[in-house]
Amino acid sequence: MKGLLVIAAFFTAAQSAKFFAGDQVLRINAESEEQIHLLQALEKQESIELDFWLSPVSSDLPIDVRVPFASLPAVKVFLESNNIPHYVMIKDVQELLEEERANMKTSRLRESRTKSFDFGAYHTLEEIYSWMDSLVAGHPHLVTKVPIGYSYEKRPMYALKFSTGGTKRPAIWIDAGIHAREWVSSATAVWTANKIAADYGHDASVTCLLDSMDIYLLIVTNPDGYVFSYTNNRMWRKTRSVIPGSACRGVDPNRNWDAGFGGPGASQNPCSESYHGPRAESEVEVRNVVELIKSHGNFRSFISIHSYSQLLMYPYGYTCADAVDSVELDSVASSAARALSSVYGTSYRVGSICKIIYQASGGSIDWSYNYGIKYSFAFELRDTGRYGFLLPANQIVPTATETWQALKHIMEYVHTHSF
Ligand code: BPX
Ligand code: ZN
Repeated sequence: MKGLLVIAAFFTAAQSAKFFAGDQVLRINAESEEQIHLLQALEKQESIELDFWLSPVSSDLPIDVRVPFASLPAVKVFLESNNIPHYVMIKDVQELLEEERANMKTSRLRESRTKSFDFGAYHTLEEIYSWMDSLVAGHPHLVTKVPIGYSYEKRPMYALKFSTGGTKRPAIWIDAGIHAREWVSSATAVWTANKIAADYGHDASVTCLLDSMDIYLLIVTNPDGYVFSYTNNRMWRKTRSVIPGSACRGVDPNRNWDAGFGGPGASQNPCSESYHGPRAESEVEVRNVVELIKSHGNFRSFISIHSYSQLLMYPYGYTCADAVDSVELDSVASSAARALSSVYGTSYRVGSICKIIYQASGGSIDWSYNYGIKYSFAFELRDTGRYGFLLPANQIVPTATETWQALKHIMEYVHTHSF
């Protein structure tokens, strides 16, 4: 009996979490295109499992890579023998994950004691979904839950709709959490949903906007991935779909849209973190959003929220050619970034996806822009790499607070250009 229990405990532990003990995140500052090529070759080889948080693209940009403990000596020798400058950004990934867990547990206890929701904490999908119900219950004339379909693993997906009436009013779309491990994105969306509801009738800008437009907010765009990043692998990015003929699972949902699909900056390898999928819109999570946008027919703005790097971007990603509206989009984004900075001085870079990070095809805002939604933007929230995807929970509220100023700027601009 005791033996059985031990075996059972072992299996739950083995199933429940991937360990990152001793893994480090290195920041690499390549100094030449030659070094970039060496690092790209390192990224492609499959014998060492490396997790590039920021891929090698040009010597102007930092490269962040999580290196499993066992591979650290080899990788460090590689970097040193090629004279590639680098330093340790996170010295033990597992330590950070355990802190994150402990913080979630503490805030959960406080929440149940005070019967409140802690916006400065990360939450499970279940907690987010039940909080959404309480927001709707608290603002029945403003907020509704719009079911947009089911994920691959049959979890429901709900957009929050903020509306004061009318039918198919001009609308603004905001999605968060399309990449599972980018937790601060969904946490910011939760705070933002609460802010919109709280400000209506109190803040002139929100009130005026909602008197003639609607806002749709999808807090968790990749629910299967989000759950998996909580229960099994904190570093999961993709969806969880099964790929016929491959042992690897999941498609990068931000390479799966029908915009330059399959082009540069997406991988055809199902084991890659940027695998584009078997065909455009193969992922049901992407199809659900596309169908809602098409059937609604009156979206004027489409905003996707990611982390990290502190960027505010506009199309295109699949080409470095300028979008027709790039001058206007650049000026809107620049003002929005200035508004964001005015809160705590956080600095954002602004530009087209292709020009400020890398060429990436099949992205959501390229699709929305080509579909005719001019004001298409993507955020990369905090930080610039100190913690990367593992942004400490005490930065959620500051991140959301500053981001709100940028969102408000964009929404006000869209509002004045929609009638
Ligand atoms: C964001 C929007 C459209 C096209 C690309 C991006 C960059 C995003 C991505 O590769 O899909 C980067 C990220 O959010 O996944 C995070 N990251 O690499 O740090
Ligand atoms: Zn992302």
